Amino acid sequence: MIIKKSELLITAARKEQYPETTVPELAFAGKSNVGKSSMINALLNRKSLARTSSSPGKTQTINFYNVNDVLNFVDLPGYGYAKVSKTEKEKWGKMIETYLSSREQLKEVILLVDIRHEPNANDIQMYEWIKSYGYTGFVIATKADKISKAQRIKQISIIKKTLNIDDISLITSFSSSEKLNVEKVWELFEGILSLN
Ligand SMILES: Nc1nc2c(ncn2[C@@H]2O[C@H](COP(=O)(O)OP(=O)(O)OP(=O)(O)O)[C@@H](O)[C@H]2O)c(=O)[nH]1
Ligand SMILES: [Mg+2]
Repeated sequence: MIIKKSELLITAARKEQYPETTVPELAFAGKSNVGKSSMINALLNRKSLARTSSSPGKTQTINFYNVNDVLNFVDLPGYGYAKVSKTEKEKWGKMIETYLSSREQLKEVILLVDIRHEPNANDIQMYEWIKSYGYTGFVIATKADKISKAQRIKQISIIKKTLNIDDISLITSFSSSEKLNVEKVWELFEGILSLN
């Protein structure tokens, strides 16, 4: 996709704040710090459209980014952030659940996991949740630049096994800093959008 325009539409905590557009949406879920906001920047070729941070818990709201007026990227707040209280965790759960269960133009929820680590209980739960809502279950394994090519193959196989994925084509490795597989991910997204 040739990016002609990308902008932050709104940061939303409640349903009433979601943008009133009908363009298809792709949402990105995953642990805090996994690289969701960074991936949005890399795909849109923007340095800091989506705010990122080296400490987890940066994105706390549901952030909608418009792409070429034909698609929205939706950056979801990350989970598994240790310093968060029980009340905040519940708030997070409600916020995500409301979005996932009510947003009609949501085409896919894509799970991001760190390629270096075996998915944990939260990742597995999120993945189950995504599939239970009827989404395909695409996974992007981030920060691939941090390990060797041989290690990537090994880690992808661990991720596949832990998340109980049959089809290897559902998993794509990615690096925001090295711009690895930017084209491949765009092809994946274009495929999703033309199918729906
Ligand atoms: N080396 C490397 N670092 C990355 C990559 N992607 C993200 N990071 C770094 O990881 C940290 C977290 O990135 P974010 O994009 O803010 O992560 P997030 O998933 O949006 O985190 P929350 O907003 O807390 O949910 C930042 O310091 C990024 O620079 C990558 O592909 N490679
Ligand atoms: Mg973020």
